[in-house]
Formats: sequence, structure tokens, C-alpha cells
Amino acid sequence: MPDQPRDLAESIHDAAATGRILVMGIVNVTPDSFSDGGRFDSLETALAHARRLASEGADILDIGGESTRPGAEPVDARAEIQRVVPVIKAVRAEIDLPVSIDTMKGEVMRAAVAAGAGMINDVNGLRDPDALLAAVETCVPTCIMHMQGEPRTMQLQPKYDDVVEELRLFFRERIDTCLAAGMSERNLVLDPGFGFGKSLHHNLDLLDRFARFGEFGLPLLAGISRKSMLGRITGREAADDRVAASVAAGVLAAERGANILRVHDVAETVDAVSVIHAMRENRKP
Ligand code: 7PJ
Repeated sequence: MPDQPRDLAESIHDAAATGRILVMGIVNVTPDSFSDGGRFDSLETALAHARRLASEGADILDIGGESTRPGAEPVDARAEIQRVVPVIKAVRAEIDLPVSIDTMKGEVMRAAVAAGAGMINDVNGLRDPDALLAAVETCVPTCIMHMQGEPRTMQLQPKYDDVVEELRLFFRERIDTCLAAGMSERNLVLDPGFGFGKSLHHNLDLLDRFARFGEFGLPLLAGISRKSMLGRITGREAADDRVAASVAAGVLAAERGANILRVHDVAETVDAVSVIHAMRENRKP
């Protein structure tokens, strides 16, 4: 297994300090069929996808085994571990990129980090006590995402007085709780959670006022790629027809302070980000 490419927290903070945006490529491990053959197929498919995202210039690979799309049903920890651990091991054995584990469960976090994951990505913001404990124990950078409600029901009736203010209070409380539990501040990354218990209006407000979340002095992640808010805006039903809209939204977030973009379309995002990097480089005296 290649070493974790330097300390990942350090890489993220370095990138943030120099205005370099990191591209996190999404690797979904699709549900297995009941046969071993099915399991092998999903491993091979995920590994091939990871290879492709790496060749397109991803900085981090985000591997997830439980769908958190609106309406999705939960998966138990054992099944989730069986899906993601072989993929993490295979990716780490072959690809020289850090891996993050997209999960809400402490057990899955521990198994994933033991298998070589160097980051945790929790759409539940470590609100599960065992997830918080796992983040403390594993000592890896952890993305704290905001979600109102739970995936099964979150889009039914999202409600906020002021979505940005409520998220600021949420982040303040989460940061305090994580630090009190023993996490290092160096390991915290914040994410407003586009589409997670938010209307189109809420999502646009969060994008527009994204820079507000810079007040915590922590790296920021934005995940807008192919989301239904972009389908609503463009009228594009099929998620894979939302590439241009995803790139535009990513650029808007990056210009408002996002340090990591979580995306499906790595090649296109890397090109877009290279324009931002060139512009920022050009500012230097
Ligand atoms: C996000 C995520 C996101 C973070 C998903 C999808 C839904 N993790 N996992 N942020 N979204 N940190 O990709 O459409 O926005 S799953």
C-alpha cells in the first residue's frame, strides 16, 4: 500500500492557505447482487471508476456504500463495510491518492480507516455519538456536513427562518462538541450540505452566501455536483446532463471560499479549477 500522500490535514490546509482548490471525485459502490459474482463486479466497477477519476486529476477519492439521496433507505453497518472495505483496499493498493469514506456510522469509519481511508466524510455531521467517537479515535480529517432531518424524509418540508444563520449556529455547536470530545481542530472540514433538507431557495441562498462560513477559519467543502437543484434550474431531468451546471456551481462555490469540490465530473472540474488557479497565480506580485 502506498503511504498516505503526506499528512492529509496538512495538504488540505496548505491548499486552503495558497488558494488551491482540491477536487474530490465520487466513487459510489453500488449495491451488490446476492451472488459472489455480483460482489466482484461491483468491486471491479468501483475500482475502474476510481482509476478513471485518478487519471482525470482528482486529489481525493470519496468512497461511499450507502446512498443518502432523498428518500433512500438506510443500510446496516455490516453490509456497508462489506461493500466499501474491499474497494478501499484495492484503491489504496494501486492508486496513490488519499481516500475518504462517506458514511454516517462509527463502525464503518473504523473499518474504512483500518483499510486505508485517510479521511471521514459524514453527511450527518458526527451527530451519532459512536461516529464522533470513531472520528476521535481514528484521528483523520473529517468533513462535518449539515443535514436537516434524515435522508429518507429530509426533502419533504425543509424549513428555516434564515438558512445561513441556522447553519452558522449548527457549525459553531458541532465544532465545540468535536473539540470537547477530543478531535483536533486541524482535522475539521465544514460543508453546508447542498440538497440535504433544503429547498431550491435555501440551496441558492447557501451558495450565494457561502463565504459566510469562512468565519470559522476551517477548510470548506461544497458538494453540488449533478444535484436536483441543478435539474430544477436547467430543466435537465437526467443527472448526467447536469455537467455544465455542476461545473458552474462549483466555480461559484470556489470563488466564495470552497476549498474542496466533491464532484462526479472530475476532468471537467479540474479544467474549470485550473482557470481559477491561473487567475489567482496571476495576482501574485
Ligand atoms: C454530499 C456528500 C455533499 C458531502 C453526498 C449526492 C448525494 N458528502 N455525500 N457533501 N452529497 N460532504 O452526491 O448527490 O454534498 S451524497
